[in-house]
Amino acid sequence: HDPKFPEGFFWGASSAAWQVEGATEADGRTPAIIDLNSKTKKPFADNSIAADHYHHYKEDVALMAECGFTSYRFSLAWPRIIPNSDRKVNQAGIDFYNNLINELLKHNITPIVTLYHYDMPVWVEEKCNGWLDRSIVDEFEYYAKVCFENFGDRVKYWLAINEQNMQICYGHWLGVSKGCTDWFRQKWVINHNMNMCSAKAVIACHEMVEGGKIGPVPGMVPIYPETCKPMDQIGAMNAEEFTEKIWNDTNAYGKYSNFLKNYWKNNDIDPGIQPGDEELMLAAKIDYIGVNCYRSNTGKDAPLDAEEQEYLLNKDGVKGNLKFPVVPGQYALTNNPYVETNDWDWEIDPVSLRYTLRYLWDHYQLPMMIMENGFGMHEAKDENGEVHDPERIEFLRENIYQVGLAIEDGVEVIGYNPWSFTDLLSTGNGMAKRYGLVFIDATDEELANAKDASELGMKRIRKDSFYWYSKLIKSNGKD
Ligand code: BGP
Repeated sequence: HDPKFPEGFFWGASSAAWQVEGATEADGRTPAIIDLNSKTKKPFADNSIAADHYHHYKEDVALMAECGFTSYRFSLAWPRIIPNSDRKVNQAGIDFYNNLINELLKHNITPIVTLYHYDMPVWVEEKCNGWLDRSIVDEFEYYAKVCFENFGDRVKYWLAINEQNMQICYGHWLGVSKGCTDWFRQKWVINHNMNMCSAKAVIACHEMVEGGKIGPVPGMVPIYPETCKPMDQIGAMNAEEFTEKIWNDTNAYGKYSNFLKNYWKNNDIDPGIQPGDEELMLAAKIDYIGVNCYRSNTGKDAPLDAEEQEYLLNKDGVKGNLKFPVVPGQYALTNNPYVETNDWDWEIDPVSLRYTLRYLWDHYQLPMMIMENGFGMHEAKDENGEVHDPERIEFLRENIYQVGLAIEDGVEVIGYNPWSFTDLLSTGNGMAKRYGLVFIDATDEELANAKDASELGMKRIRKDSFYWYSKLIKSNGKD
């Protein structure tokens, strides 16, 4: 059957500045930490051109309108807006986002804006020792206020920090661990600093943006127990606590759970909570939850004497190269024989999206909007210059169906923004792992070797999924 989506349900797509904009040196933008990663560290791809959305935003928004979008979720690049430690606001950066927002509104597309999606300015990293020094809170609050002041008259849906849980769990890979000598303990200081940044942003949003709504964007990977062995259930619960629940509880309740406080005590961890912080967290009431969900994981018991294994993501798209983590005394992740996987060993499990929505609703009763969901794959044009992506259509169809079922279950879901509109750089795989409804005609190699985007043309080609999604939107979710 065809589940019904509510009137006014948002249909759109999602992106992040450093992955889509390019133009990293244009109009006064200074380097972000992630740019440096992209130049020096494999497997990051060069992001100086990316999808060149900075120069193609009008064309991109016109394509969104053609597709029938009613929403678009994107992020602001902090180093475009405040490029230097003198905190002077860069008018050219403000102009770019004003133009983008106005272009979206002209086409009746509601902008949904993330304040922070991994592109900390290098000057902030140097000044605040990454996220480690408490002074980051002041810098972030200032930045957030500049954004609310400049865009809050037109942007009503805001998101604070993208996938804070993933940044704390696996962020040393993204460069979040800068300044840390003891990641195991200091990541909780970073986490608390991020929470203070979010709390300040939530409060400022409510003060400065009339009708403004703001929330977190957890990266949700629900954990199924591998078996019905009682200890596998505990293993799965532990995995869920340590990768997701700790953050969801903090965001929704405005305080740290007993589970987390106990963990800190048992492990001699001081997260750096200062007087007044807990009151501030409690006062920062989120309005909704942005949900990123691509897949599920499966958890099991890991006894204390199990051999520890770091989570090694598959960064080359050759099946079988991922290594699941083992955390002795807590949990291990493992294969799920009941689901297929993609080339990066990500579980293809649309039911996990319904599970996630049900789970979050049952725990927190907050409206939700899907901010990321999608299918990454190796793609190229065929001999006719077309791009056929039946796997993506299948993935989106099944996932949207599961969202519909969750709505029928009684969950309040207000929109669906899959990752991504045009192809853009995957976090660790550049253009080798594409997600778009629209193809960007450039490979990683071409992007790395070109002097600038004009050399490449950066042609946009509608994939089959674009036409399919467009039809679905126009019938409000009917396939
Ligand atoms: C999310 C991030 C995005 C995006 C996506 C896909 O965790 O918020 O920035 O990259 O994952 O991941 P990947 O690019 O590694 O396939």
